[in-house]
Amino acid sequence: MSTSHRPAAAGAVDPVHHRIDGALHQLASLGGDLVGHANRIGAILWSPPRVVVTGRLKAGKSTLVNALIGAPVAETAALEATNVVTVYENGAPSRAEVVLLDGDRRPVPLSLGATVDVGVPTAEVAYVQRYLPSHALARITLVDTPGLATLTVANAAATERALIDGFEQTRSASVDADAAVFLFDSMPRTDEVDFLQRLGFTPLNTLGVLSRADGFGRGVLGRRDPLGHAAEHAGVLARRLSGTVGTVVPVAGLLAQTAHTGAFTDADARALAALDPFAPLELFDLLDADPGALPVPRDVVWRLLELIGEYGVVHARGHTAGGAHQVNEWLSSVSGIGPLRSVLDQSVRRFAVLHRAGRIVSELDSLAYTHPARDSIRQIVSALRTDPALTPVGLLRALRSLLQTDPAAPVVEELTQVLRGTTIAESLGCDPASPPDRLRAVARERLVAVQAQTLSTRSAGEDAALAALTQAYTVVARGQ
Ligand SMILES: Nc1nc2c(ncn2[C@@H]2O[C@H](COP(=O)(O)OP(=O)(O)OP(=O)(O)O)[C@@H](O)[C@H]2O)c(=O)[nH]1
Ligand SMILES: [Mg+2]
Repeated sequence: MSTSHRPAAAGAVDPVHHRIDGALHQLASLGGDLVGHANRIGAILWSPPRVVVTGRLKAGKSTLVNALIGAPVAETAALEATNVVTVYENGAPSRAEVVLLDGDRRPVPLSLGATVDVGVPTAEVAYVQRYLPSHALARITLVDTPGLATLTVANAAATERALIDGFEQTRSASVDADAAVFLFDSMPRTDEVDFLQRLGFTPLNTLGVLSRADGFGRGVLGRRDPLGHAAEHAGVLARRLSGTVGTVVPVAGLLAQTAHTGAFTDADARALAALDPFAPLELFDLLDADPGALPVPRDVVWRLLELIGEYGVVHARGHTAGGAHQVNEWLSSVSGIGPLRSVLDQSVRRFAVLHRAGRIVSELDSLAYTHPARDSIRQIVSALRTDPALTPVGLLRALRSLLQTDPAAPVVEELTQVLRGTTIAESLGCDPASPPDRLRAVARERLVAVQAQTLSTRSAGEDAALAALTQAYTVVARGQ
């Protein structure tokens, strides 16, 4: 099969990918239209995982998307709300397509400033697909969504339409998200949390972001530093929302967007330096003062506020000696974008990849169900499912269905721990220095405990979860 989707510098190939790739080669070797199917499914395997950014209206979603991409492509004006789901994917040349509810795609022109005029009523749009060349997008495809708010049912419907398979549409019009970034600037409301769960995300592939951290609490003029305060509060929210998100990272998206899109110039740095002599309170009073009293024109002060907010204007003044470059470095370092990127790149990406592998196995399953060569395809799929390399895929699939159908089942916690571990010792909750013999013994004990539980399950979801755990512990007990 074609390997054209494989990233050039993939490095060491993940065992899950390797095993699925092998199964797709077997599928293609059956010939006929199965070559095309293998290529179609292979394209899913080799394209970057898709991460959806969701949250309340004006939480700063589009700003964060721009910051992560490093280009001002998503609309963020204070009055300009995002009204369609937009998928940002690595690709050249820079272009956009609108995907209609029936799966039909049409190219749409990019107007000045790179905004997209879709040219069809938004109710007919599944999503907009925007391609642009970007290093960040080579690792992760980002999906921006319209904000959630009690009064805008249409926005929630637009996101659900684009994200949930088979929701009033054909599968070809679904964006197939593998993970979520959930933004909130205070404790999210229950309807927002419910919404996220309806989309099928688990705490393993959902990252919480405490957004607008630069304005947290009473903001820059308050007694406490808003960024430090936000970091502390992020810890509190992470504990309260542990059933929804894996962790909560505080981020000042505006500062990161400005630092990473080249919007801040040396002239801005000089204007900022000219404001250095003023105390923070005086600084904001200046905006109402007689223009003659201002060291820089008033519209320049407004521009600075728009670029870096009140927190930036007050604190970046001490970092202007090296011009725009130094200011940008400082903005980036305090914005929280670095820690956010590393969580996205590690745990979120890891579970997104597993989630995506699960989708591929489901695609193969449905092919085995409908295709005339079903017997040969079934053999390939069942060998794949029982392969030790795919154990975490089965565990994640079991966890997802359990969270949808029976979230209070006792086995949820055990599944989560086994999946979260990045080593066998972590998965089993053992001391990292445990010798292999000890790990095998613990796995055998767990197998006995799981088998005892299979006698008294409450649901089919629990049965499936125990079967997945049995497979996982058996792999360890046998030392595979
Ligand atoms: N001070 C500050 N302002 C921010 C931050 N992030 C976003 N904003 C501002 O908040 C407003 C809304 O930001 P957007 O990124 O458009 O928010 P959104 O969630 O995409 O909004 P909708 O698409 O309308 O739901 C803009 O004026 C941003 O400049 C931040 O970290 N700090
Ligand atoms: Mg937006």
